[in-house]
Amino acid sequence: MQPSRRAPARWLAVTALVLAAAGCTPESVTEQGQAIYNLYSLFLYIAAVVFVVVSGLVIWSVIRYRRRNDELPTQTHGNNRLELIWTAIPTVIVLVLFVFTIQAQNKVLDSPGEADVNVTATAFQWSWRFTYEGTGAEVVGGPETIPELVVPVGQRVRVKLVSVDVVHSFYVPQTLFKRQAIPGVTNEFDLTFERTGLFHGQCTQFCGLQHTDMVFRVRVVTQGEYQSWLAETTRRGAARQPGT
Ligand SMILES: [Cu+2]
Repeated sequence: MQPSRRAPARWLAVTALVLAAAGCTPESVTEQGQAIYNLYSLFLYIAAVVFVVVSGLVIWSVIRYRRRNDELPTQTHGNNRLELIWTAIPTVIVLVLFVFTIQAQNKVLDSPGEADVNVTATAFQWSWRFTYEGTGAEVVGGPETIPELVVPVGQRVRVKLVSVDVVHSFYVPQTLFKRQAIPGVTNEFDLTFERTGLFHGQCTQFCGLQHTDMVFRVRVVTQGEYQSWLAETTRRGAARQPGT
């Protein structure tokens, strides 16, 4: 009898663990990532309701129909109404999640009109190069330097992601977004950062022995700071060019 009395406590502990783990999902710092965060939350809430209903029914059945004597309980062979209900409910849940997933995906992949900042992010073994289109500004990482992608807050940043050698992956955890850099393919996506700060980035595709060196940072600054950084970086870039 002891274990069954402990069952509710165990279920409660598991529920708390799941909710605590889900609470670790960072809030996104981009407008696009917010759509992903909302979708995660929706999945979590629906899963929590399903969990509570299913485990509640299991616990109720275990207690209500526990063995009391040697007599067999009434045997039921099929119930059309019940079968229809337990087929229809999951189907509706899946359809609802499908529609919300498509909507979130459309929001994340949407690139309306011209972007405010256009950057080509080039992945190579084993670092990153960020080239700012229409300016001479460029940031290159190396064995001793962690490259920083500097972007203005609240502006739409269009990233053209390419690779010069093998498959890499562009991942900034706090954007809740990841995209592969594939040789011969240009992957384009928009990021609109909603707050300033310094965010960690990392290649998440094993791409060779120094794969772990492929870290980078995204520095989100105000519009004014961005303009002065851009002017300074362009000037330094021009100074490095021969004949200028
Ligand atoms: Cu890589």
